[in-house]
Amino acid sequence: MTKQILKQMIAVSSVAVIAMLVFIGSASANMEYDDGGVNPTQTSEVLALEHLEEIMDKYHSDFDVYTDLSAAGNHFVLPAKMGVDAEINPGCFENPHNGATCIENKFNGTGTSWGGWYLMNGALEGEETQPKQNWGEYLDAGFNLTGATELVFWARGEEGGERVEFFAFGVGRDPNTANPTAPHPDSSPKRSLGYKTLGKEWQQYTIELGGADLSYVLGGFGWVTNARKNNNKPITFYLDDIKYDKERLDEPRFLVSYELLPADEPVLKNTAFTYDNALVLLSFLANGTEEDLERARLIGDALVYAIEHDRHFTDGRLRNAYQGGDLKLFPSWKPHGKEDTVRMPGWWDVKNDTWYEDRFSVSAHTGNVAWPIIALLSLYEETQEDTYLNASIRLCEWIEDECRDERGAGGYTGGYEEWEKTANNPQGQTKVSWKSTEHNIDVYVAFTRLYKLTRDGVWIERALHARHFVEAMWDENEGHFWTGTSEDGISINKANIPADVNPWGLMAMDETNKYESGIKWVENKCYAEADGFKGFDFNNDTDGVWFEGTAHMVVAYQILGDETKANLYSGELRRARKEANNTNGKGLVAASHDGVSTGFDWIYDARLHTGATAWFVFAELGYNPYWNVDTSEPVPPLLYGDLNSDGDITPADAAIVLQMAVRGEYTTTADVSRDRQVNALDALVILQTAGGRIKLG
Ligand SMILES: [Ca+2]
Ligand SMILES: [Ca+2]
Ligand SMILES: [Ca+2]
Ligand SMILES: [Ca+2]
Repeated sequence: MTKQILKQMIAVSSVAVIAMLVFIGSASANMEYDDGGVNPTQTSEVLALEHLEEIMDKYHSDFDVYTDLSAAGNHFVLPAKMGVDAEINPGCFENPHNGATCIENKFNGTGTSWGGWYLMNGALEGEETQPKQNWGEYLDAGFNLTGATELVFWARGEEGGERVEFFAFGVGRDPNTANPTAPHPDSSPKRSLGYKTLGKEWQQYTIELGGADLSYVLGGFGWVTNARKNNNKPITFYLDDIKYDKERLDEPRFLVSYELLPADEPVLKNTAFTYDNALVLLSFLANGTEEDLERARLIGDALVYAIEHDRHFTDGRLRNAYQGGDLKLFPSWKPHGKEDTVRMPGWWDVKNDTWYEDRFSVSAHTGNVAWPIIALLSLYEETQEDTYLNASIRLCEWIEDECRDERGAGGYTGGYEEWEKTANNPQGQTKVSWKSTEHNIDVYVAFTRLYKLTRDGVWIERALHARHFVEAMWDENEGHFWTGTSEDGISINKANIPADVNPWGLMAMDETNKYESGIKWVENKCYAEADGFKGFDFNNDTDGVWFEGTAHMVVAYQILGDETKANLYSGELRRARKEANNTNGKGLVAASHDGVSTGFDWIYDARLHTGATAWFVFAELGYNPYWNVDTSEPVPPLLYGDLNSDGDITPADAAIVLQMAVRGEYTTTADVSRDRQVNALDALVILQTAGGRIKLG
């Protein structure tokens, strides 16, 4: 079915749901959502995609110097002191112009004292984890800001009347003559606004850049003042939203996963989870306009770049997360001697003057390598560009080489954890020995799709190796998947039963009839009503609605053809899009309230989440992200006709099909003639295939 026809169908079913809500007199259906940015006549998936576009463009519509502490768009992040008696705090929470923080600045000199700060790019070498000052000594250390016409910033004084000079550039040049004093100075001499007298309220200032050579910028912004100008009085003033008007919307990039609230710990401030970005790529593909395809490519290109430009690894592994904003690390920041490496997420701790990185983010989990494969193969299907296929092969080979496991039911282990090897961390990343059902579901689909696209038979055996593990994690009596094994690779981890492995298994595996009971299990054990919403929790303590998981269930219901339930929960998600805690009326928040438990060592909060929003788009469009097909289509098998899953078509398969025909059973795998019946004709086709006369897809 083409995408266009599908959209028409969805449009019809949306109308039906809205009518139903009005009929039952739901207060919410009649409520006005008061948000200037939301057009209430737009359909949900259009608004959800608009939200993803805004997140995607947030740090590329301008070239930011500073918006918030640790914001993904910040540049010139190293404050360098000039003179004396000047202090700076880039993480001040007091009345920022925008967002969570602003920069607090103090000068308390007297007599002939002067001081100030440059916000500079700096340089980073070897095993350093933080930049050092560069006053023009380092080669290739400047940003090219050619094309920018102005530098805009906001400032306010604590009392009003504070006098401060604001400027940019001039690092490595004599302030009076503008002549170079260092081998690699700023391309432009200092460009100053002169002394300004600040008011108590936020005010916008602009430094015009016309005529300046912006090809090599070291000092992106600065201020200086002296005691005389301030009558020997100590001053405090604030800065926020410092930006160059340089648009960079054609650059490959990742989207930050969560929109934090001002009071949140900034740990995830700039974190772009790899899984979420694979989903966003797929949501653009699912919608499928020309602009969507361009956006999908930019995320795909970012993934391809990350494979080849890790700051440490050269084996093609992807990390669990990268940073939003710029894809590449700044000029002359060379961790382990490598240039232009992909940026890792983290946060700046003002009190300790230290950059921290999260253990999960720097790790490389198998599922977070497999989802990008699924996304890149879908992108390859739409563009036929070899880059995306080759990148997928590299990632598949990494999983096969690094994670293949022969213990127990086989399958693939969970990947690698922790930070890379440095002098302070001699152990480096270590291989984990547990196995995850979800990871193996993802790997099964990734390998199967690679086989179908390359016809390279080695991937059949590898796909089956993952599938056998997944099948072993199915509990026939209780009718659900277990989460995986403990570290011995054999004993099933029964300490926690997550919901999502069940809809994922249904979307990925072609035995839809068998895995339907996993959906029933989630209905019985994970159904939750909370904060005015009906939906599903991540696990079975039902302490809140997890909207991403509720969207998984909608996609599963669509595959099962259960329109009533699909529509019921789609309606809840649409309402959540409009009314849930901390929504913006467009995207979907992760959970109905803060702290919804998972049974693992993380929780979900009511924060706008790109991953949840992408799943919402899948649900709205009727899209199975595992296979890049509509949910109305059957889940494809690895090999049509391979009934005993041994990776080969033989007379034994034909015999199974004949038995099924007698019993009136149906599976997609058996229906090789694809006429929605299993009968002797299918057995005959399989026999002919086994005899080498025809080839099955
Ligand atoms: Ca701010
Ligand atoms: Ca829970
Ligand atoms: Ca077979
Ligand atoms: Ca048939």
